[in-house]
Amino acid sequence: MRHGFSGGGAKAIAGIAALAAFLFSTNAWAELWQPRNWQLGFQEAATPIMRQLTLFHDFLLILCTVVTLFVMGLLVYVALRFNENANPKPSTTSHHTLLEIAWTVVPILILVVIAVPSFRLLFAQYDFPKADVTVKAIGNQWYWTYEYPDNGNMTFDAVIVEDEDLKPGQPRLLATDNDIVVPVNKNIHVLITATDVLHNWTVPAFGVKVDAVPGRVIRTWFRAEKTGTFYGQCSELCGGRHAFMPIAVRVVSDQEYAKWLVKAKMEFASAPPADDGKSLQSPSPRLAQLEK
Ligand SMILES: [Cu+2]
Repeated sequence: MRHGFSGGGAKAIAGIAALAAFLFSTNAWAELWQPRNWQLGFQEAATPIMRQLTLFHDFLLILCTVVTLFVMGLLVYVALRFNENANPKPSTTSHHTLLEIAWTVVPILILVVIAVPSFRLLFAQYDFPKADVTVKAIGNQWYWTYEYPDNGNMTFDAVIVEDEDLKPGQPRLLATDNDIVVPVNKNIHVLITATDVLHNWTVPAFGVKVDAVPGRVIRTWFRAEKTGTFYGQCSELCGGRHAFMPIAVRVVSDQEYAKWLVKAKMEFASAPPADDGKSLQSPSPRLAQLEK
């Protein structure tokens, strides 16, 4: 009997370990950077900035938890120790110098401890390293237009792949007909703007989330350290098909990038400029149906 029990226990532990390894493994999801079932927390970081953001978030979560538990503990203690039954004759003390200094200084110290890494992160985000590749992302209702100003002024649209057109491996609501392609371990500057309303260019694994504002160009940067296809979505309510203008960034090796450039230049370099009246037309069959 004992043998059977320990065997079952070992099996259960092995099962839990396998499940944990599956849920937390990076390899299972290495090539597809997107939200996954039962995910808790952020997507795995693919840039130094997102790694810092994740660490800062985890640090704040621990700090908040400790402060919350401490305050809750005090409240429970006061409620039990000093209620009318337990403490019928209350003290008339109203001041305690040391305590008052402590409850002023300790929160200040906590804020300083938060401010230092917070500002360091903020400066890192706005400290632009020299660009290796610059991409311009232009938000339209409801798709993105991308330009590569350094590479023959290529322009192309990235429109969502409709459910019925999905190829194997393409995630629903995230895949686009044209992905942005960038080299791995290179500094990519992204210039972000919009033609019609506010949009937002967001790729969670890069730690990048920037508003696309008509008439303005806002700049951000990322340095992807891993290859694969990274998915994001427009993150500013922008209209009827806000949920259907995803962002797909393919990070590839230098050789693959050079190969893609040759092909893409032939396809996109001579394309007409973005303002060809497309924003007034339906970019997808589904929208055409909706508009009928
Ligand atoms: Cu949008």
